[in-house]
Amino acid sequence: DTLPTDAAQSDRNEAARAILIANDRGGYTVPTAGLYPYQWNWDSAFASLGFAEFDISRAWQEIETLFSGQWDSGMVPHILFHKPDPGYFPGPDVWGCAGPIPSSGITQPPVALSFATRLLRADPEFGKDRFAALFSKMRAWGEWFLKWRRDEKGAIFVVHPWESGRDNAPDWDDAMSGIDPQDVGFYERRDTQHVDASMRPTKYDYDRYIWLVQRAKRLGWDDAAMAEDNPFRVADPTMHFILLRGMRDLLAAGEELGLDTDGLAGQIAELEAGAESLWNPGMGFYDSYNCNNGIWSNALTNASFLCWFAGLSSPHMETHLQRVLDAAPYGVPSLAPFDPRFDAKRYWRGPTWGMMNMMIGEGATEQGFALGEEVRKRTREVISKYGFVEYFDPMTGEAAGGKAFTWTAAVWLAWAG
Ligand code: 2M8
Repeated sequence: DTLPTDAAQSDRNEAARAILIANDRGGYTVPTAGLYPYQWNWDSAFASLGFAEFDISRAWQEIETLFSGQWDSGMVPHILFHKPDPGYFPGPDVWGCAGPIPSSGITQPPVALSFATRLLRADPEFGKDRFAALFSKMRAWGEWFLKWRRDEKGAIFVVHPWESGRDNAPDWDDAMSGIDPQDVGFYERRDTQHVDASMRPTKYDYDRYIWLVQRAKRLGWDDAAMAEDNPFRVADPTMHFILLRGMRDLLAAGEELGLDTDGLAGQIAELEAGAESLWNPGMGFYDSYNCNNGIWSNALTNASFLCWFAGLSSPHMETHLQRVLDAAPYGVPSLAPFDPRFDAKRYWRGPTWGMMNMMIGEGATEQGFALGEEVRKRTREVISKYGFVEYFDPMTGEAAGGKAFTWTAAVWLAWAG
């Protein structure tokens, strides 16, 4: 009875479209006005799926604009600073990068590879030239990951918590504790001026986020220099599984269109083999680990469940998903509620995120697990009740973080609603 009636459903669809349109800054979409005033990498990929439901041309433009910020190395930045905005910290000056447009110097999960393929499938005639034009750029990004973000065991790692997109997840705690940020200097946070500080990362986290940016800036954002004695290298299921899925989608679509897929199948096989090193045998689930000392996070997170999105069958993970859904009524929490580090409202240490639920739910359904549909229903319910907000308390469903949020609206249109 909490599910929408037909009239309520069409109102919600309309409201979701209105959010995408309101967050459109002309060729790219901001995640939400105020808190995040720039183009974010994976947020844009989700935005494109939302636009694809009513404006396929605008959907492609979102991804094309994202790739206009690609560096010569192949890296696609996690933020593109198209127009300066003092409402966000750290801005372009703090990053000090020199790409084709002002940007951050780290990347984000390459879900755009998969979603470009989805846009192609939505309208092959309209999409085929656009996809072909992006294809070598998408491959270059994939190859950049394999060259600069792959550890000795074949797992994809991140060099900053922001790179993973799960900013304050427990996955980074061990590596973060090895950083002494005392020389970080004075800086003023902006995020806590937009939303309640209890829902955001702590000062302890921010000092280390900024310290890592300052280190890389000192090294001129040079991949080789940054790789030397890097204090923060954490093998990350978010990055690994999303990249693996992206490469599979590139191969399938590239073959259909007769594009140059040379080497892709081998890269996919390497990523499949590398995925095994993310299996934590002690805990019996996919996990992250600190590449510098091998210490596991022992954290059952929403990223652990992206294995299915990556095309791995992983039936063991189904039991874990049932356990977390039994403990949290409103969708897949970013950390299992029975973990002592769980914090229901603090960002990536507990809350449920619609966009993660979508990748988990769709992946589970593709692998034939009934729980995939359960995840979709719960996501639909929580959005219906509490709106298109950034994330939700997984125990009560309460709205948290920013309002009128692009990816939540997009996920409603493309999957949950
Ligand atoms: C959050 O991250 C940014 C830094 O990139 C921030 O807190 O300032 C994360 O939720 C990230 O995954 C997301 O892409 C971004 C914009 O929605 O916000």
